Amino acid sequence: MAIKSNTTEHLPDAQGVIEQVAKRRSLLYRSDAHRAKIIAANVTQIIVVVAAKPSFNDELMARCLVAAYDQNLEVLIILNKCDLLADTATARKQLAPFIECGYRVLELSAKQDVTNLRPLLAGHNSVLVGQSGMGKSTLINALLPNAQAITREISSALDSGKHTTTHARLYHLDNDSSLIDCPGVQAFGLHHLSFGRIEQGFVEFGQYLGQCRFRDCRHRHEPGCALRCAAESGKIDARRLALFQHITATCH
Ligand SMILES: Nc1nc2c(ncn2[C@@H]2O[C@H](COP(=O)(O)OP(=O)(O)OP(=O)(O)O)[C@@H](O)[C@H]2O)c(=O)[nH]1
Ligand SMILES: [Mg+2]
Ligand SMILES: [Zn+2]
Repeated sequence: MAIKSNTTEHLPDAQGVIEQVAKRRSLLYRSDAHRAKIIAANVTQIIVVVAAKPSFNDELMARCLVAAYDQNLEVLIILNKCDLLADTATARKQLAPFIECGYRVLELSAKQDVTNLRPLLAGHNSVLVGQSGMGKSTLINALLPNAQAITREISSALDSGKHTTTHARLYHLDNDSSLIDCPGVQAFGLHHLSFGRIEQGFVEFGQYLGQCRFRDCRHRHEPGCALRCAAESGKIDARRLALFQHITATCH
């Protein structure tokens, strides 16, 4: 297809012309040992959507956050379905280590009120990422009543969503902000990132890096590991270190 630089051009229905190719500022992707899967290009903010039901996987969330760090994206975590009061209390505990190391968490109920979310979207190209059934498309519909994104009830038996959204879709919120709804993710491979890059993506580890006894410390069983020592004395969260160990064991 030809790429044109002039502005408007009238074409028969259902045809389009690429008028301009924007410079790529970020590329959010996940990868396994065999291939990379692009999630979104040119986004400025990643919004990780979690909820109490279905239950969410904190390792998947940690992986998304590392990928976001690598691409220098703003991060917002949404704890959706806060109308489910009892279950939300449990989800909040699971999120505590992430709040402690500085991530912004917004609690809301997409079915009731998304007012507090709107200002956090202004000026951003945001992408909604999360497991199936967390309510990403419901959020889109709450923000844009004409969007008519398809949503589907979760499977309580499987404790999972039904993979309702099958393609990423971009919605314009206004002139300078947009939001991408994505299919639910089950895995978030980080094979494209080095051990060192993953270390940096655990933002609260920063002050301890380079302080282990061994320069090539993997922060597992090595004596004199500054990270393990920090976790044992409660300076960093033990769950976050466990997630790091698991992620680096399976990626590298
Ligand atoms: N109780 C409650 N249910 C919600 C809320 N938001 C979404 N849901 C329900 O959760 C189910 C899944 O919502 P979807 O928006 O389809 O989830 P999704 O994240 O887009 O799922 P995929 O497209 O499969 O990735 C639907 O039955 C929604 O009605 C909420 O705030 N409270
Ligand atoms: Mg959806
Ligand atoms: Zn170490």
